[in-house]
Amino acid sequence: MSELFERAKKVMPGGVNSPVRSFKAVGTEPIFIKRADGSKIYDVDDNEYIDYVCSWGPMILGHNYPLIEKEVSKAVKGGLSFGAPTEKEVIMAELITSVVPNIDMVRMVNSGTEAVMSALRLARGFTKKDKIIKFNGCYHGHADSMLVRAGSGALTLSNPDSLGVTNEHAKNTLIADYNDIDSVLQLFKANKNEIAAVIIEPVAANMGVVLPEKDFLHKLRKLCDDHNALLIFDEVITGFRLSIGGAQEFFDVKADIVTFGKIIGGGMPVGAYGARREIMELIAPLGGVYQAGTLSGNPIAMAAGVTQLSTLQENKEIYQKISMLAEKLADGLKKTAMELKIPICVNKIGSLLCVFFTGETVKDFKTAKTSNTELYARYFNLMLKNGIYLAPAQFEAMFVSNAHSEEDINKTLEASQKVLIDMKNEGAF
Ligand code: KE4
Repeated sequence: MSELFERAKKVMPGGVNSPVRSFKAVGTEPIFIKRADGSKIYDVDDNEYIDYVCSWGPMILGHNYPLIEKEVSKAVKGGLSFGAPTEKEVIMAELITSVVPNIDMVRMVNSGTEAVMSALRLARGFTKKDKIIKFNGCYHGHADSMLVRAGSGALTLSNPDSLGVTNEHAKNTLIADYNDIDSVLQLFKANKNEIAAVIIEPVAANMGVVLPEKDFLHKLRKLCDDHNALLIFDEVITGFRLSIGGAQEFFDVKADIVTFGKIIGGGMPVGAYGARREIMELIAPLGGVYQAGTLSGNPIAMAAGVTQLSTLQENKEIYQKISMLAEKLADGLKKTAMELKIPICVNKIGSLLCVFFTGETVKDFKTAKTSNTELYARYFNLMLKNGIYLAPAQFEAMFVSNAHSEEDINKTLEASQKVLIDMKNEGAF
């Protein structure tokens, strides 16, 4: 595989098409995947792994789901792309708006980033205000205005968090702290009538998994109402994963705009954003907020997405099953750490979980950052050697799919116990 990585690095930055895949955060070379099936992935040397990345969330039914494969193969025979309306797009939009609360209309795009970028433009167009509040540790794709970190005068100033992002872009994005409602209130007070929207991952899954504390989301809803700002739920990860209605349904909190990605494409490049009619009617060609995309609503991607979402809609018991499997995994990991007296924090919600190598309770970015990323890297690499493929970075999530079995979970727990004992014997803790 090293030879393949050497070739890749000659013609792609870091040898990858997305940074996290490079395994740079875990200090080793990436594995190259040849194929996947159910809960397993296979590298080009035919090593088998139980997969807890699941393509970063899309593969909730497992890899190579027969019905999706069948529907995609059928769609391919009819042509790959027309750049014109198709019935499948109508079916997809009807499906999403029928199961996701507070969404009357939806627009397909091709990635989560594009969904967020469009939602932010829409929020600014609807409110005629410029500033956006996001949260430390939340990731919303790579649109310029989202690659921003708190500046010195954090209440009114932010700085770019990437080369190439201008101060002009950064200045309209303000940074609050997850689970700290007062940090949001202070920003509203310091930027009176300038905040168009607050964007949040209703469950943060890009600083590892961090759950919203009781009433945090409800308080955020009230703050947005009090200050005439829109609440954007970035449900690229939680959408159709926490429940069929996503985080709005799961937490019973109403968002004004919701962004989607991952699961709605069934593994194909699909994103979307949706809102109530009066907001969405501002989108071109109806209204003055422009947004477009050659491959948006692509018939092959719609075939995969519609099949995945309708399978979830018709088999809602899947949600309980994958949550129970994740529970068994989380409880087993905690039990082992307790028995070995190893400081580990395991956060879990639905079929999402994360192992932090810290003795702290991880409830925001600050506590997430207390995790020992070197220990995580050692754990990751040893688990990989034992046939378990975790996220190749501490500040990511583990995903359980409907293809995972009790046997997979037991194997994972056995491997984790063996690895943690080995690490402890080597004096890692
Ligand atoms: P994409 O543009 O990568 O489809 O979606 C961006 C995005 C937006 N919002 C949330 C909450 C997200 O988690 C993401 C993308 N997630 C990462 C994994 N943490 C994608 C993996 C990668 O970057 O390669």
